[in-house]
Amino acid sequence: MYAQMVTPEKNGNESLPELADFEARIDAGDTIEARDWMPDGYRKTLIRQISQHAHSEIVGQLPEANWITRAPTLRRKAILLAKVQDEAGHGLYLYGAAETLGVSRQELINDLLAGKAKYSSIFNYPTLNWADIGAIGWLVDGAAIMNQIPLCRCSYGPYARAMIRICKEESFHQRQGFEIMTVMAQGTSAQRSMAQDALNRWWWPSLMMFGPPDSQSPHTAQSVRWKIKLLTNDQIRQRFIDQTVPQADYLGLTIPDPALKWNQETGHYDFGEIDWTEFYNVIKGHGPCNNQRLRARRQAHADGAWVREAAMAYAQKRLSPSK
Ligand code: FAQ
Repeated sequence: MYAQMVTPEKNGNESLPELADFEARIDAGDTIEARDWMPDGYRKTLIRQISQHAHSEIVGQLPEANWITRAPTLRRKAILLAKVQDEAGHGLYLYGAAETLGVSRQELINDLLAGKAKYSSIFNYPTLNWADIGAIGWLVDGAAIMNQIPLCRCSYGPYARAMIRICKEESFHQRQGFEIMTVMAQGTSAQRSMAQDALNRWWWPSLMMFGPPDSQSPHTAQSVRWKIKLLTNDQIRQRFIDQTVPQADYLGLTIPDPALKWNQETGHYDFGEIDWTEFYNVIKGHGPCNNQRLRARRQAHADGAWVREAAMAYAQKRLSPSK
């Protein structure tokens, strides 16, 4: 089997007798909890993935927040506000899940603000008009759910449990985006063109969200072995394409990929070459909005200093009420 071809990474405690027991628990589908013994490599991989995921939720607020003040109606504004607020909540559950592994939230946030930590490539693209808000909900939240539903069954309990609630909320997010796209696709010809233009710009970056092809993904094999990932990057990408193409057809929009074609034999859509040079440029910090996103996070962190100080002073006062 695919998983058995993997040689476990050696990161420190992997030669201890506990390893065999741990591997047996993973194979049996047990859930690993924070206080259970785990190999250092497993802990390290979880901290990496969960913290990158948390940062993505936090930075992911920025492209949509750009449109809260310009939403076309009060109803749209209320929905968008609720969605962006949900993303902040997702970030917080995920930082909480990462903290169970022995890192502090402060360390993780410092790494993000220092530009050392990764977050999803997709949030380095600009939101140029209202149709982009529809496209983000439909495609970006759609891609996020496709990736996250399997994670509800991942081997690490605190991450799996966080994912269950997050997926429920992401499902609402995907629906609101699809509804915006439906209204625009059935609207005036100018609105239809805006919807098509947004699909043209968000399609390929959405496919990149699933990560590099399996053949170039350094972490997938081990993560699948440990059930930190239940499916590979290519498997989830294919699922997303197969489910999204009929939705585009329903909207009467055209996916910007001339090579996209139903393959009767495989039962999947074939699709064109993804521009991996663009992907690697974006994750190295050279996407259209990387600098802007980090600047915004640093500013927000500095502006929030007084809130953190007040919360710490209040907590201190509660611990020693006589002073
Ligand atoms: N962007 O070996 P792999 C959302 C990095 S949440 C940036 O394949 P892995 C909600 C990867 O980290 C979206 N970097 O890595 C929302 C690694 O770098 P490292 C986030 C990427 O971890 C919606 C290197 O490339 N979701 O959207 C990307 O096994 C709307 C090699 O890659 C999650 O984080 C990328 N796209 O697989 C919010 C889900 N892809 O650490 C607001 C959980 C790869 O060696 C609005 N994460 N890299 O320096 C995962 O499932 C996995 O971490 C993958 C990557 C699949 C993302």
